[in-house]
Amino acid sequence: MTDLVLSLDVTERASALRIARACAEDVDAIKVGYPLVLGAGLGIARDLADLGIPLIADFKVADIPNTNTLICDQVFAAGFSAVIAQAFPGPDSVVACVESAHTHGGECYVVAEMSHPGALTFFSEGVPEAICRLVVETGADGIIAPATRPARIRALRDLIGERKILSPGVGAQGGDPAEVAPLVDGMIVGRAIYGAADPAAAARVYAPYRR
Ligand code: O7M
Repeated sequence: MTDLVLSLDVTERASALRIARACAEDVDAIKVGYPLVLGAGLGIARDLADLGIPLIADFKVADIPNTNTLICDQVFAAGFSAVIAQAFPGPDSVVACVESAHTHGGECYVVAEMSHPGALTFFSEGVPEAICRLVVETGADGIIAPATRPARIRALRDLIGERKILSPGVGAQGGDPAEVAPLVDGMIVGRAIYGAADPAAAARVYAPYRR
């Protein structure tokens, strides 16, 4: 039904490689963000990419267009196959990420609504819907939408057509995989897998939901 994206939010290279190798058969992609890159260096991306698992760069890129281009070009040169951007800097900034991604044969996802309770302070009152319209206008490949609020995933799905939805919040944040998996293209799971005593076994818990 959906891809399983491991959010590899550990901070040490050895742990990251151990967990990634253990889970390689049981996940469809790995999301790497600031915790791991700041802890282990950007070279971790090449090490992980060499395992043959697609890598998603979760840097929530949010700057002026020129800086976004510089960031995304580095992301793809480092071995990532997708990048995640924020929408609030505006369409030209998102277009910069999309163009860099597509130039490198990669994808760009845009955060439409976040999964934690405080997200509703600003991701409310039509903002996620406006972001979905921006995603369509800019040619981005999909959105990030919250597994903690499946009704919101359904509402946003109607606005983005064939574009993909990657959804964090399953596991540690309380999202239910049985409910979320049929609604999305990728479930993002972090602590419930990398924090387990046996990460591979924890990843296999999600096997019934994978396509
Ligand atoms: O399963 P967890 O809660 O341990 O990890 C979830 C991961 O998804 C973690 O890396 C978060 O930073 C990220 N995330 C959210 O949890 N909520 C969001 O709304 C958005 C993200 C995310 O990945 O944004 C791109």
